[in-house]
Amino acid sequence: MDKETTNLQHFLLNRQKDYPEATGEFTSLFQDILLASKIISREVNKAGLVEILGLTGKVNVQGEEVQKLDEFSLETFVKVMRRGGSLCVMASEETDDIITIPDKYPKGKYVLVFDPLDGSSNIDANVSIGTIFGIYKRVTDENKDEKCGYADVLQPARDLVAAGYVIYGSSTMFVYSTGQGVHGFTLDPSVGEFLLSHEDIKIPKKSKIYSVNEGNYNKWSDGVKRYIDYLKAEDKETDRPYKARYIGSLVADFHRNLLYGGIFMYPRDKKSKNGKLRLLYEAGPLAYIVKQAGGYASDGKKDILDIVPDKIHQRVPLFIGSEEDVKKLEEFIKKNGDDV
Ligand code: P6P
Repeated sequence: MDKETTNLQHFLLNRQKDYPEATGEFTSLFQDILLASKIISREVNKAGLVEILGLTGKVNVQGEEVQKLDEFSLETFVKVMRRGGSLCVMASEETDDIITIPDKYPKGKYVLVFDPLDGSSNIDANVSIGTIFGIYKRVTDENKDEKCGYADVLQPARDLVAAGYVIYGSSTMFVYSTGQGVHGFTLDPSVGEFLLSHEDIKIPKKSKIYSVNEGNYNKWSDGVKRYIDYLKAEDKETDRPYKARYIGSLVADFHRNLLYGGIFMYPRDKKSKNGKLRLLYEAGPLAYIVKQAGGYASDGKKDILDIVPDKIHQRVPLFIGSEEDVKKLEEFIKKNGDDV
């Protein structure tokens, strides 16, 4: 399609036949996500100039210090998304409990899970940060007076009907999938539109890049240690050693690996028994996207897509990216064990 004049709405409508979910309600839900993303992008891009950097002095449910932009991003998403009439419940990294839709707003058949601003501790250093989101269909039945709530939020990522992320970097990009491939749109601030820039993104099956915080090496299982040692060993036949690339901002690391190939890892360790990253609104949506791009995501033993969350803030070890690399990691864990 003609990139310079194709925005997301055109793209969705033009491929309506491919998008069983692209009902008007679904397209309007996406428009609301785009609007929230543009507002956050505006604030992120001027953060250095106005008093919006720094900490609020609060600590969130994760025990993390809340940045002013974290709070702004959460409020923006909630205000924009709750009035659209497409959602019946939301869940976010920044809120203890699920977010219900006030009675004064119409409710719809979709569920939104999101991390409004991941990597926000990097904001003050002008490092790329991002929003991650996933969309489910509600599973409770309003015709049977079933209340929309936890049952609709705690679904495995395989049941997502859409997922995406926004990366606020040298440019602001919106990357998403509704199960028909992965597509990227870049914000043209001069017209305020996200225009098609990356149609049908595919991740290389095997890569030369690994992303992990090696400061945690001594806390990992033997399986993970042996795998990292393997990647660093010299072997021309298997194109090793790999390059180490780690930004410390999940969306930025994931996005680079999606385009160039790579494996991103946040293993469990002696301190964090289930790793650091959250299943519902980080690992799950990214696992859905990487699968659509031909990649794979695992907790070290099984597909992230098949893990049913039992808590909204449940953490999970995450190995995600080029399929052959993630499968090789699983082999090392199987052979060397993963009991930390
Ligand atoms: P570490 C940012 O705080 C974040 O949640 C992700 O964006 C990032 O991948 C990870 O934590 C970095 O964690 O322990 O390496 O600093």
